[in-house]
Order: sequence, then C-alpha cells, then structure tokens
Amino acid sequence: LEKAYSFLMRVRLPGGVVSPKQWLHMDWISENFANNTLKLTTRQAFQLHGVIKSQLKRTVQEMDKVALDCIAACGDVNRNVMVNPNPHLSALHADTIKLATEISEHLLPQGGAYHEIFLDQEKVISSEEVVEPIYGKTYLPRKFKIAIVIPPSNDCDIHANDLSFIAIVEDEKIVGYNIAVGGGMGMTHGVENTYPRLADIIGFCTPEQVVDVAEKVLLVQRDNGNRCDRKQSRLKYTIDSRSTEWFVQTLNEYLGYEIAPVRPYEFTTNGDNFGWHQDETGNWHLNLFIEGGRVVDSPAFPVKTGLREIAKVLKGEFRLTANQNLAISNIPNDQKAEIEVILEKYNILKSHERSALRLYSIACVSLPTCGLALAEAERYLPVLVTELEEVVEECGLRHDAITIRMTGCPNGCGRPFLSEIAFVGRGPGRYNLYLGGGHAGQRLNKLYRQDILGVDAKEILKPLIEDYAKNRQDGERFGDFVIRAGYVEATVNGLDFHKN
Ligand code: SRM
Ligand code: SF4
Repeated sequence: LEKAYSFLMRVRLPGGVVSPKQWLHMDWISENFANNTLKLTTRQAFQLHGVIKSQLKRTVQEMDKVALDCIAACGDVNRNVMVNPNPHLSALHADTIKLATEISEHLLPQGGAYHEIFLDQEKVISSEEVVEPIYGKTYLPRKFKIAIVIPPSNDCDIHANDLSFIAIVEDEKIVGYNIAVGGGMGMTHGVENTYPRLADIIGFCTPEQVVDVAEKVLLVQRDNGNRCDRKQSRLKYTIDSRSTEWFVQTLNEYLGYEIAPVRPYEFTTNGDNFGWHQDETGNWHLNLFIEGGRVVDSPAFPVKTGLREIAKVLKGEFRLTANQNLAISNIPNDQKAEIEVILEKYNILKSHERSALRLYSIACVSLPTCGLALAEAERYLPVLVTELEEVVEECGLRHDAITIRMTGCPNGCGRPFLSEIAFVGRGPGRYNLYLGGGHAGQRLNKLYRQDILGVDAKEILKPLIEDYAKNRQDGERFGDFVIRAGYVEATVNGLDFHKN
C-alpha cells in the first residue's frame, strides 16, 4: 500500500487577477481536493495544501477548465509576475496587468511535459528534443522573480525581486519604467555570505522595451549566475560578485542599446490600502484583510463562504495582493449595494476593523506544511500580534501602521527583512528579532536580538514601542525611530546586513 503523500500546489496568476468563475472553481477544488482552504501567497498566487497524490492529475485538470495552471509557479524559471492591485487607478492597472501577462507568457518554459503528464495531451516532441528558446538546456541557475509597481505603492516589494519595473506616470499615462535589479530575501543563519539585498535602480526604459529588458536581464543572469553553489546563485550575488556597473554594461550589450537614466519616483508604503475606493470610471474596489492569506471559514468570520456568495454575483473581479490580502475589484456602482449586503451577512467588513499593526502583518506558511520551517509563523504571528496589540492600544498607537512580519526560517517567504519588526525562525519557539526596516520597504532591517523565545517578544518590544509613542518626531515611522534612538544601526545594503 502506497503512503498517502500530500502535496502543495501553486497556481500561476500574473498580477493576481482572478475572475469570479475562476474563484468559484478554485474554492470548489479546495473543498474537494485539498484541505478546504485557499492560501493567498506573498506573490499574488493561490496555493492549495493537502492535495493527495492520487488526486494531483484531476486537480490540474479541474484548474485547466478555468484556464488556470501551475506552470512556472516553482522551479529555476521566471515565477509569478507581480503587479500592485491599485484599486483607484483603473486605466494604469490595466496597462500593468497587460504587461505582466506579456512578460509571464514570454518567459514561460515551452516544454510540453505538463500538458502531456497532467492533461493527457499528445506527446508532440520528446523532452530531450525540446529547445527552450530562452532558458536553453539548463534553465536558470536559480528561481527568478519580477514585479511591476506604480508608485507611491511598493506593495510588491521591489527590493525582494530579481527584477522590477517602477512605473513613471506623467499626465496620467505611464511613460516608462525605472528598472530595478538584484533584490532578494533568502539567507542562511550563520552563513554571512548569504544575505538579503536591496535592488539597484539602474535605469529607465519605455513601455515598448519592457519585455525585451525582462528577457535580457534574465539572459545575463542565465549566462553569468553561479551554477556551482545554489546558495550563491540568485541574481543578487551575480551582481555583488561583479559590480552593478558591470551588470548595466552587460545588459546594454545584450540589449543592443543603452537603457536611459533613472527618473524620480517616491514610495510611501509597502502595505495595502484597505477599505472602499472608487476609481476614475466610477467602479468600486474593496481591499480586505485576510490574515496570513488563509481564506478559511471560522464561526465568527465565515469569509470563505461569504466570498463564494460574492463570486456568484460579482460583475467585477478579484485581485490577490502581494501582502496576502484580497481586493474585490471593478464592482459597478449599481452593484455596490448588493455586495454590501453579502459583506454584512458574512461579517466580512470586520476583517479590516483591526489594529494597523495587524493589518500590516505578514506571516509565511511555515508549519505544518513547509518542510523547511524551523519555527511557527502563520499559526503564531496572530497570537503574538494580539499580545502586542495590548501595548499598542495602551500607547495610543492603534491606528499607526507598523510593518511586522514573521517567517519560520530565513528563506524569507514573508519578506521579513523589509519590515520594521521581523521575527525569523531559528528553532521551535525561537526567533531572531530584526528592527529598522523602512516603512515603504526601502531599507533592510538589522538584527536586534538573537534567538529569543517568541513568548518573550512582547516584553522585549514593549519599552521600544512606549519610547516610540512618547518620543517620535512628527510623522516618524517606527523603523526610522529605532535607528535614530540607537536601538539598531541602519542597514545600508545587503553587504552590511550582518554588520552591527
Ligand atoms: Fe518561498 C521555498 C512558500 C514567497 C523565498 N517557499 C518555499 C517553499 C516552497 C518551501 C520548499 O522549498 O520546500 C515554501 C512552501 C511552504 C508551504 O508549505 O506552502 C514557500 N514562498 C512561499 C509562499 C507560499 C509564502 C506565503 O506564505 O505566501 C510564497 C509563495 C509565492 C508564490 O506564489 O510564488 C513564497 N519565497 C517567497 C518570497 C517572497 C516573494 O517572492 O516576494 C521569497 C523571498 C524573495 C526571494 O525569493 O528572495 C521566498 N522560498 C524562498 C526561498 C529562498 C530563496 C533564496 O534565494 O534563498 C525558498 C527556499 C529555496 O528556494 O530553496 C523558498
Ligand atoms: Fe517555509 Fe521558510 Fe518559506 Fe516560511 S520562510 S514558508 S518556513 S521556506
């Protein structure tokens, strides 16, 4: 008798956009083939957990019925392309989604194995004969991640991506994109030549050049990335082992033209903009907080059922956010009242009536499904936030957004090194505590306490939060305050992340 192996499945969704029909089918699949939860990931994708091996093929086939697939959701290829949901900017969002889909399709591996194995399509060519026009025979040295953002929102965290495009908007039109390369999070405890790294903003390109630039950045990494040591194989290390100047020069050679100088831009947050927003066409968008990205019913908060009822009537679409949250988007003005009745019935609006600390929290999946986890994250961060909320309330900071992230290990799936407060798992119940990330995800944080017990976190953070409440300057963010007050030194770039 074979063991009952169970799998996680990740679904590719460029920009996180999902039609109501797709939502309903994924909801049905999660109930019938997985653990009856839908996980919204930090890269705007769906994950299913607990899919039994014998049901894998059927699950893929069911996804295919609504034009969803798992291709390139994992592996040493380009991953899900992110786009910020921007509920208030309808026309610009449409441009960036189109671009994300073009990049995603252009960089999709061409091999037919997925279709042959899971969808019973005829084998046209043997896998040895497949010529990957972009990836070649040996694919990339490592995974590759791309995001597109429209400032001032940095919710896709450009500094955690190998390549990002930052939209430059003039007269309400996107005139081009700044190009950011070499961001990333993953590191290994105790191995100092592994580190999170901020991306370098290297230049500007026109909208027409974006797909070409994406391809050529990926090719420079394909041809120059470290293929001997997987811990040194992301683009961030390729750049640091040569130099940013080398990278730009090589990219220009691959392109056959020079990228233009960087244009000014500003980010103000990497969180989500919760609540209702009306766009320039009159349509409505509602950004909902989904704790840990886990769409699951609880007695007080039957969000999965409620979203199913909304999907049955919704004339707009759903957009998964890079912070594991959900926007119900493009609701026509004359449908808003109908949606509000369902929201009320299932208590869904309660989701964003939480402390700003909770609304700005992210936890990776971690235990029980992640095989790399050293400590709890998704199941523990909500408990810790409840403890910290007592402090925050006492200090009058209930509405002050402080980014707080927890991951079960230093791979950084919840992008912890870009938050103002971060807990990174070291062992059962134990974490490294990092402080001082930029509120807009523009600065890495720094190790404040090593190997603390999660149960001690409240007492360790309490005096700092009290100090912040009393002594912060006008508009000063917690991440900036802990540096000015001397709790930690600012991290300038990846190479000084481990220096105290
Ligand atoms: Fe991740 C591996 C979950 C976003 C860095 N990640 C994993 C695996 C597949 C564990 C494994 O290899 O066995 C995790 C599955 C856990 C589970 O049980 O579901 C996992 N990663 C996730 C998700 C689901 C976290 C979440 O709670 O949302 C995110 C899925 C994204 C998606 O839809 O594609 C997820 N992972 C990220 C991010 C954030 C991002 O991309 O914006 C990062 C940091 C950014 C980066 O890549 O630098 C990230 N995951 C990693 C790494 C470390 C990579 C590195 O360069 O060192 C690993 C381990 C590896 O690749 O060897 C990893
Ligand atoms: Fe697993 Fe570590 Fe990623 Fe969390 S950060 S999901 S524990 S690999």
